[in-house]
Amino acid sequence: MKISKTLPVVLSILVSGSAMAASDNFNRSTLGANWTPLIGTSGKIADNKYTSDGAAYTRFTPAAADNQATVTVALARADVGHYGGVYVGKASLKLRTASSGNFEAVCFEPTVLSGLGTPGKCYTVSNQDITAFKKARVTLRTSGATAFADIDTNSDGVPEWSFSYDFGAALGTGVGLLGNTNAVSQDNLKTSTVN
Ligand SMILES: [Ca+2]
Ligand SMILES: [Ca+2]
Repeated sequence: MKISKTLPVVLSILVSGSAMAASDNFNRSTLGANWTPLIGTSGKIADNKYTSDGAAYTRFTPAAADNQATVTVALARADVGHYGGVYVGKASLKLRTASSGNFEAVCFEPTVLSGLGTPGKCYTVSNQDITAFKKARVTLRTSGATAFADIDTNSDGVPEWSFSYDFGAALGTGVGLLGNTNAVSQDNLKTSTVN
């Protein structure tokens, strides 16, 4: 009987501990006060999704203490040589387009201004790490110096690919979106604090 009485208390503490969890569906016309340019000022909303007209990193200020972000990254049209993605702390996850017009690389890279010296790592179609895709639900999480990424390309909640990369220095928290083309959009962002 004691357990059944104390468990709800424990659960409520755990829930309050993740109070920084936040989300955004971008179903409006402007980004608003929760979004702050980190690099570039072209981050915007179009067609009820996040996108940018040029190179832009835009911080989601309610998620300053969060270390996990999940977001849908999609191509609005065939595209070559651009990217879009998400960052958590000093780790960014970029989906890069290539010759097929689809996403052909999933890359861990240090976030702009991170000061990290690592070049990062890409998982590519040409190396047969992945297959080309147009849309994915991606999750990026940091834990210490390591970033973990899950890529779900068919919206069934099960990642087709999971990758991790050790950046060699603490990555920290804080979430934002990034990209350099309006051919790529991000939507339905969810952030949280996880162990
Ligand atoms: Ca939306
Ligand atoms: Ca899947």
